[in-house]
Amino acid sequence: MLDTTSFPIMAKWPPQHPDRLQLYSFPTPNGVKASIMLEETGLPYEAHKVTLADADVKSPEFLSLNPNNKIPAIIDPNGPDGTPIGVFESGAILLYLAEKTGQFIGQSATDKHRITQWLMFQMGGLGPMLGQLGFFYKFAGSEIEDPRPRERYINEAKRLLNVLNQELEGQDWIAGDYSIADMAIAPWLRGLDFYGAREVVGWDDHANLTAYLDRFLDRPAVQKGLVTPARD
Ligand SMILES: N[C@@H](CCC(=O)N[C@@H](CS)C(=O)NCC(=O)O)C(=O)O
Repeated sequence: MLDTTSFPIMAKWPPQHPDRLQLYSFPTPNGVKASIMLEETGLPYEAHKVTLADADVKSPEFLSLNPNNKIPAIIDPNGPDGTPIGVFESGAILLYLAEKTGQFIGQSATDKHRITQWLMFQMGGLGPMLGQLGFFYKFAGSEIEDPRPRERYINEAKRLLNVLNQELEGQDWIAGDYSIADMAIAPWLRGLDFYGAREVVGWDDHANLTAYLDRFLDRPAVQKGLVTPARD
C-alpha cells in the first residue's frame, strides 16, 4: 500500500486511487508522451493537472518529485523493487513504462536499441530544437530583431525534418513497429502547427512525415492522451 506521506506532491494533488499510477502533467508535446503511453499500455492511472504556472510547476510539492520543475512526472506505487518510485523526464518515463509492461520497445535487444536511439534523437535534438524554434518564431523571442536565432532554429528544424522524412521512406513507424520513439517524436511534429511554423519549415514538402503524423493521430489512445489531463 502506498504511503502517501512519503511523496509530498500528494499533499497538493491528492490521489483518489493511490493504488494506481499517478501522472502529473499538462497536455504539451512533452506532457502527452506520458499520457499517450499510459493510454496505449492500458495501465490504470490517475492524471493530475500541473499547469506551467509557477504556482504549480515551481511549487515545493512539485519540485519534491522533479527538482527540474518540468512536467511530466509520474509515481508508480508498484515500482520495480516492490516499492513506490517517482520518475521524471519524459524519455525516462517512456522507457520506464515500456520496461514495466514489455510493450512498445520491440521484441529483441536489437529492436530495443534501435528504438532507444530514436528516442534519444527526439530528447536531445528534435524536442529542444523545435522548442527553441517556437520561442524565437512564435513566443517572446519573435520580438528580437536580430534574425540569427530564428534562422538558426528554422534551419535546424528543416534539417531534422529531412532526417525523419528520409528514415520514414517505405516504413510506417520510425523504428520498426510502433514504439515509444513514435510517441516521443510525433507530438513534437504536431506542435509545429501550434507554433504557426509549418510553412517556414516546409512541412508540406515532407510527404512521409505528413502521412506519419496522420497515422499517429488516427490512434484512439493518441487522441485520448492528447487531452489528458484536460486543460480546464
Ligand atoms: N526534458 C524534459 C522537458 C520537459 C519540459 O520542457 N516541460 C515543459 C512543458 S513542455 C515545462 O514543464 N515547462 C515549465 C517550466 O519550464 O517552467 C522532458 O522531456 O520531460
